[in-house]
Amino acid sequence: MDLDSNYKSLFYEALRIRLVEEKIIELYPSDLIQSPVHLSIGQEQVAVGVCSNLNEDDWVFINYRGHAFYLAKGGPMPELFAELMGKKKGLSKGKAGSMHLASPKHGVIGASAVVGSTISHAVGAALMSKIQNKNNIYVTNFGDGALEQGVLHESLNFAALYNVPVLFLCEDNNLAVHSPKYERQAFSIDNLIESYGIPYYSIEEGYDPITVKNKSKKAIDYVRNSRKPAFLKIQTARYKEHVGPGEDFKAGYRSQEEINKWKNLDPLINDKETYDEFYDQISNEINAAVDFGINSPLPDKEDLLSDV
Ligand SMILES: Cc1ncc(C[n+]2csc(CCOP(=O)(O)OP(=O)(O)O)c2C)c(N)n1
Ligand SMILES: [Mg+2]
Repeated sequence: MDLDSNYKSLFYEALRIRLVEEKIIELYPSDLIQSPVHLSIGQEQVAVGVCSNLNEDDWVFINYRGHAFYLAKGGPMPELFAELMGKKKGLSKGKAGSMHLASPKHGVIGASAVVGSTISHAVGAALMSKIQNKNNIYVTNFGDGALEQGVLHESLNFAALYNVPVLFLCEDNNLAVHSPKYERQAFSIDNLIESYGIPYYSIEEGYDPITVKNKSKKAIDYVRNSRKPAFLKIQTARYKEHVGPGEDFKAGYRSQEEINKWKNLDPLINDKETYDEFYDQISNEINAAVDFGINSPLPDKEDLLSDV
């Protein structure tokens, strides 16, 4: 693939995620969506760039802000909308909602609302892969807030000691709900990771599709070839409120200017030509997926106690 078509395919995937989440925003006031939503608008290139380097049999353990990784890893869109609507044809028959997305068939597993909780699961799964002499790799994605969770440190230590093929992927939007990093962290993350003997990679340009793809490839290749853990931190920006479809600049914990700096660099906003090229095709797919959700039945009473 040449550079241009590479850019376009990454753009397409990222725009698809953004338009899905913009559709969620549009639908939210109608009460069709039965689930709290943590939107990735502004952060799409992280999921797209990383997943563009993954194979079908690689696994991603996502968190509650998971729509982007779910879609980028190949999770089906109709079942996502049905799940958000609490419908029977949803991924988990409407019982999981936005915060607990999973599609094992597509290598997406383990979304949870508890910050950091799926990190150790990914390490355990990677250990299994190693014991079974498989060649696939495992990615655990989490926010900068999870860096303060004990489980991350236990998982880093275990992964380093046992040399398991896991990529620790930190989506650093600088915020945990309303708290910026400088109020929360006394440590320097690169030194900390290196103290475990784990290579540390970082990407500042989390808005740029080609940079994210190419630089994350280095970390992923390291894990794949060495069968050892690596840590990748990608700087990004959350445009919307922590949870919900709106904006919360009035809350006073960050400024609109700070986000505008990222928006000025965001190809999904600034590259109008490529946006227009793909808009209709993606919108048609989204409208069909929404109809699938709307037309899916609600679970029956008997479904209440199944699969639980
Ligand atoms: C163990 C735990 N502590 C606190 C919370 C409340 N909480 C939910 S999301 C969140 C912020 C996490 O921030 P970060 O990891 O940076 O992810 P982001 O939301 O920015 O993507 C917190 C504190 C929780 N869900 N789980
Ligand atoms: Mg964060």
